Amino acid sequence: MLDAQSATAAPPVIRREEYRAPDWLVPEVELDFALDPAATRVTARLHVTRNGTHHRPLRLNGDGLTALSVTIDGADDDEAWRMAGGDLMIDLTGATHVIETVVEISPQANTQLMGLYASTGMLCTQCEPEGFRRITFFPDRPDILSRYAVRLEANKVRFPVLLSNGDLEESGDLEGGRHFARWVDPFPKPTYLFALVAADLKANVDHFATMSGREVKLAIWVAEADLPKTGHAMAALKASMAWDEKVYGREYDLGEFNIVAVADFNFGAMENKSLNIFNSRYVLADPETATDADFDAVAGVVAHEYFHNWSGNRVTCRDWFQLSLKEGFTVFRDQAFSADQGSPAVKRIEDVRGLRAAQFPEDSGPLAHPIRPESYIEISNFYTATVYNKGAEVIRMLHTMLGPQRFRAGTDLYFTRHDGTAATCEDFVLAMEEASGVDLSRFRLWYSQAGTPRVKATLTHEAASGRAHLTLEQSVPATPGQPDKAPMPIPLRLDLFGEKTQRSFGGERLVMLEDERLDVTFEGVGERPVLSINRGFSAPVIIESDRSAADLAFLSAHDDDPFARYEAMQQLMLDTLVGSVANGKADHGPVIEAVQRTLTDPMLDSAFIGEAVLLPSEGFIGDQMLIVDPQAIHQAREALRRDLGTTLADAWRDAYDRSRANRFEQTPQAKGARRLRNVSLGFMMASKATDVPGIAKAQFDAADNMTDRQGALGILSNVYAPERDAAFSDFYARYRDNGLVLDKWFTTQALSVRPDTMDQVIDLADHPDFTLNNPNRLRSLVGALSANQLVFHDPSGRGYRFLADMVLAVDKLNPQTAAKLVPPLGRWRRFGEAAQTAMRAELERIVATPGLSKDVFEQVSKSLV
Ligand code: 0A1
Ligand code: ZN
Repeated sequence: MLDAQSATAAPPVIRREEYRAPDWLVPEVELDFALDPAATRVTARLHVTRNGTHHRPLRLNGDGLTALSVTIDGADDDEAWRMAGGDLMIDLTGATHVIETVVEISPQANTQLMGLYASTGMLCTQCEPEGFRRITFFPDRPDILSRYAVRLEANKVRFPVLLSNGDLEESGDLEGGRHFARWVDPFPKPTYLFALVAADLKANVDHFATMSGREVKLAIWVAEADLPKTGHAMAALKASMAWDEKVYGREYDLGEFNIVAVADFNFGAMENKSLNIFNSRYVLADPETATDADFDAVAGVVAHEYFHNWSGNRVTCRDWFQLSLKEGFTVFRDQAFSADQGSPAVKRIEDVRGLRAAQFPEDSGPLAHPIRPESYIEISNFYTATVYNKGAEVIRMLHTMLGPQRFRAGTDLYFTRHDGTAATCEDFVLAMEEASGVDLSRFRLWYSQAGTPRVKATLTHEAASGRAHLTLEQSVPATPGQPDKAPMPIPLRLDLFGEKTQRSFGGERLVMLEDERLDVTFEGVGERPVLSINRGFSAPVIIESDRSAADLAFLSAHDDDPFARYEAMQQLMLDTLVGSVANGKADHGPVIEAVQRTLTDPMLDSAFIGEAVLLPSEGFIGDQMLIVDPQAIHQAREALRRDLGTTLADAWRDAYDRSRANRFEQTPQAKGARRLRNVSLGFMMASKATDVPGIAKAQFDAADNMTDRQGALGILSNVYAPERDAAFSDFYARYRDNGLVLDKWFTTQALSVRPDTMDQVIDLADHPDFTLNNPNRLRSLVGALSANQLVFHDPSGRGYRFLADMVLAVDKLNPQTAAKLVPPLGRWRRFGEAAQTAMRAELERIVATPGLSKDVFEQVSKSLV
C-alpha cells in the first residue's frame, strides 16, 4: 500500500471522458530561436482565436519555463497574466489576439531529452507527447493545429546546419560568426510534430519522384564519418515512399524530407513533419557493425516514421487517448511493408514472437490497459506494446474481416474525410464501417477492453456421418479496473486436415467467434481431422486446444500455412517444456522428431527453418504458468536443448556447414543462411561437444559481418572457455569507439545464463563506458538484464535491487526512461513467495523515495496494487 504521504502527493489522473474542445485555437505561430547550448532564447508569437463563446482565459502550458516578457497585442500588461503551476494564464477580452512571450532555456542542462536538448554537440528537439511546453508557452495538446514559421539563429561554425519543418524560405550570414535560417511549414500541425535541429552534420542526399511527378529532395543527416552507413536507410525511405503510393494511394506532400540521426534519444524515432529525428541505431547500418536484425529494424523504423506522414501527421490524434489511432495503424502499415520486402512468413513469426514477449505479459499484469486507455497520470507511460502492437493486431483483424479492397476503401475514406484534422479511434472505425458496409458495433470492444482473450477449441469427429464438430468458447480475463468483460468478436482463420491424406477439407475458412460460444459443423470429413486454428495469427488471442503431440507434429510437417506450421511446433515444444517443469521430466521424442523433420526438409528455406526450430524463450514458457519457477524452466529448457543438440548432432553440423557463405550478401537467402547457421551453432554448443567453443571462436574471428560475429559471441557468452574471454576482449578492443556496437558488448554479457552473470552486470555498471545519460547504453545493460529471466530472478534478489537502484538513479535525470524500466518488477504476483516479497520490497522502496517523477510514480504505484 502507498503511505499517506505519497498518496496525498499523488499527481492528478487525466481521464478520456473529460475531453473538452480547446477554449482557444492558435492558427498561426512564429518562433524565433537564438540558439546556444547553455542559454537559448525563444520568442514565440501566437495568433490566438477564441473557440466558441465563453469567457475562459487562455492557458499556455509551460514546464520549467520562466517568462522573461509577455506582451498582448504588442502591449506589456502585467495585470493580464499570471502563472498557475508551470502554466501561463492570460485573461483576454476579444475574439483574436497576438501573444508574444520570451523565455530562456538551457539545452545542455536538459537530461530528460524532452524539449530542446543537446546530444553529442548538436541541438535537437523531441516534442511528443508534451515536450513543446519545455520549449515555449503554448497550449500543448494535439487538437490545436497551427501553421509554423520558424527562424533559427546560431553560431555558424558549431552549427552549420539549421533545420526545421516545412520549406526553407530564407537563410544567410549574420554578424559575430552567426547565421540564420527561416523555415515555413504550410501544413497546420500540432505542437508534438514541431522539430528543429542545429548541428554540424553531413547529408546523404537523394531524390524521389512522386506518383504525380513532384521531385522530393531526401536527406539523411549524420556525422561525416557515418555517411557510408546511411545507404540502407535511404533505400528503405525510397521503398517506403513508393509502397505508400502503391498500397494506400498516399503521396508525399513537401519539397524535402529530412532524417537526422542523434545518439541520445528516448525512443526509436520521431515523425516530426518533414524532419524525422532518429535514434542513430535506426539509421546507421553496415555489415561490419549491424546485424541482419539491425538492418531490418532500420528499414522498419524508417518506413514507420515515413508512413506517419499520413497516419499521424495529415490526420492526427484529437487527444492522447487516441494514440493507437496513429500508432496501431502505422505499425500495421510498417509490418506489411516489411513483409512485402522480405519473407512474409518469417516477418509474421517475428512480429507474433515480439507481441508475446512484450504485449501478452503487459496485458496480464498490473499495467494492463486497453489499446485506447481510459485514464493516465503520465501519457509517456502509454507508448506501450499494447497501444502499438496490439493496436496493430486490431487493425489487422479489420483487414482480415473486411478483405483488402474494402479495407482500402475504408482507409481512403478515413484519409479524405479527416485530412488536416485531429481525429479519434471512433472516426477510424466509422470510416471502415461506412466504406465496407460491415457492422463493427461489437468490434469496438477491442478498443475498450484490455486483456488477452482465451479461446478453447474442441474438435470431435463422427466417422459414420463424416461430420466434424468444432466448439469454440472464449473468455476474457479480468484486468485492473475491468473485472467483467463482454465476449469479443474474434476472427479465426481455420482449416481441417485429414490425418492420412494430409489434405485440407474444403480449404481455409474465416470463422467469426462473436459470442461466448460457437458450434461449427463440417460436413464431408471422411477421416479423422486435425485442427489448424488462428492461422497467420488472425487474432491476438491464446488458443487452448487438446491437440496431441502427434497432431501438433503432424501440423508442423504438413500445414500449408507457414505460420501455423511454426505455431504447431512452438505448441509442441511448449507442452513438452511445461510438462517437464511440472513433472521434472518429459518425453523429448516428439519434439526431436519434429525438429529433425523440419531441419532436413528440402522444401523449406533456411530463414523459416531458423525460426521454426527455436525453442520458446524462458520468459514465454513462464507466461504459461501460474507461478513461474525460473530455475526449473531454465533447467527444463536446457535439458531439451542439450538433447536436441546431441541427438541431432550431425544434422546441426550439416546445417551449419551448408549455411556457410563465401562472401557477404544482403539477399533474403543469405540472411536466412546466416540465421540458420547461428541457430545450428547454438544447438551444437548445447550438445557440450568440446570442439564447439573453438568453432564458435573461429566463426567470430573469420566473420565479415556483425550477424556472424555477434552470433558467435552470444553463443560463447554462456560457457566457461578461454575462447569466450578472448572473444569479449577482442570485441571490446575492436569496437570501443563505436557506441552502437559497444551496446551489443554490454547486452551480450547481460544476457548470458552463466551463474556469474549478476556479478558481471554489477561490475559493468561501473565500467567507464557505462552511463545513465544515454538511453541506448542504459537499456543495453539494464534492459537486457531484466529480459534475462534466469538471472534477473536470481534467488539472492540482487537483480531486483539492481533494477530498483537504476530506476531511482535514472529518475533524477530522465523520468521517461526510468519509468520504462519498472514493468519487470511489476510482475511479482507470478513468482514464488520469496521472490514476491523481494520484488514488492523494491517497489515499495522506490515509491517511498521523495521527489519521484510522476512517470515512475504511476508505474510503481500501479504495480503495487
Ligand atoms: N511517435 C514515435 C514515438 C515516440 C514517442 C515519444 C518520443 O519521445 C519521448 C519519441 C518517439 C513513433 O511512433 O515512432
Ligand atoms: Zn509511431
